[in-house]
Amino acid sequence: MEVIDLRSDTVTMPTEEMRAAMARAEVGDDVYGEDPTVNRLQEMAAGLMGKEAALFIPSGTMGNLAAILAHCARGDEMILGDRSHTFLFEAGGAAALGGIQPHTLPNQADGTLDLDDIEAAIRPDDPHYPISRLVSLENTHNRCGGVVLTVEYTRALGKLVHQHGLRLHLDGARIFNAAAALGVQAAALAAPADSVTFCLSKGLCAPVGSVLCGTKEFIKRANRMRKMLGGGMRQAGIIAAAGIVALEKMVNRLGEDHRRARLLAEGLARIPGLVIETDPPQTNMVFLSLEEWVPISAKEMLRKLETRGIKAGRVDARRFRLVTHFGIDDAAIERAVRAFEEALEKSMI
Ligand code: TLP
Repeated sequence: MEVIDLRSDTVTMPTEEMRAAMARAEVGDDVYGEDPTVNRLQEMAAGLMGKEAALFIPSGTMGNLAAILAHCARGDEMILGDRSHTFLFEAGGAAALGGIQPHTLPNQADGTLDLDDIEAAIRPDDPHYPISRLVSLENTHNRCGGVVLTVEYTRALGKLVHQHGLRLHLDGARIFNAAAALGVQAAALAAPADSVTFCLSKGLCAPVGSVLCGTKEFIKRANRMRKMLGGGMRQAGIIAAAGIVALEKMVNRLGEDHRRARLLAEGLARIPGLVIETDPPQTNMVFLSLEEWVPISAKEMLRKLETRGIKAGRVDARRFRLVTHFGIDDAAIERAVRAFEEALEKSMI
């Protein structure tokens, strides 16, 4: 039985074209700045984000951390959402390794941070307080349902942040999904931010890698942070080559994943006992929960789905996340809906 893996778009496999590009990639020592393929990927990435420079980084987590370390000093404060990936799922790196204090604000249901909340959170110049240095935003916002933050909102936030002398970092792990959903250029979403990270190894199918973009001067500092974190890679052109194919070939197809997420949500919404949370889904994520009267837990449900060849993500005791990607076609969506239906029917008997 073919397994349908809806746990994340990180499970995507490199395409044949990527493998071929990797095999013939021209390489050099990237710590010396001499890998032509990495340099080409970095130039492409900077161009797409509308920034001066870029740095190839092993993961989104390291990209965000290198950015935070390049923006902040020990004891500084970073304002971010309480449902942001950086706060929830990056192992507390900024606090543990950078001595940077996270100041969380409630993420609104639409993934934004309330501008009044931000203004109130920025500390006055007083020795009692840490220095407010950075605001970090996420687009698309994963835990808020894969929702999209608009260019208008990002501009208003950038204006506020800069008026107060702070900097804005954008965790744009899925910025191309946001751009596709809004019908805008990714650079328009990145423009208000001083730095932006995006991932090649999620919906874009590259095996490894993220890119951090910003000014030349910022990227120089971030490069030192990447080295400090052990992320300086040598003949990294082998993996950067797949990243180039990802940018050339995979960005324009993300709308298909969004269409399938809507298809999946529509199918699941017809099943009694399931509630779709962000309906219709805005990008490639479907969050759903079990109604109170459903007699099984999310864990048991996952086991039942697994016996039917479906892998889904569990958010908590009653909730799931399903993510569409290049490995998921229309038939897979139908099979997933049927598996949920059967698993629920069986648990009612
Ligand atoms: N997200 C993963 C898990 O860690 C939850 C996923 O399956 O969605 N920013 C955002 C918004 C992310 O969603 C992720 C990964 C990252 C950063 C970190 O990227 P990696 O996994 O490359 O370190």
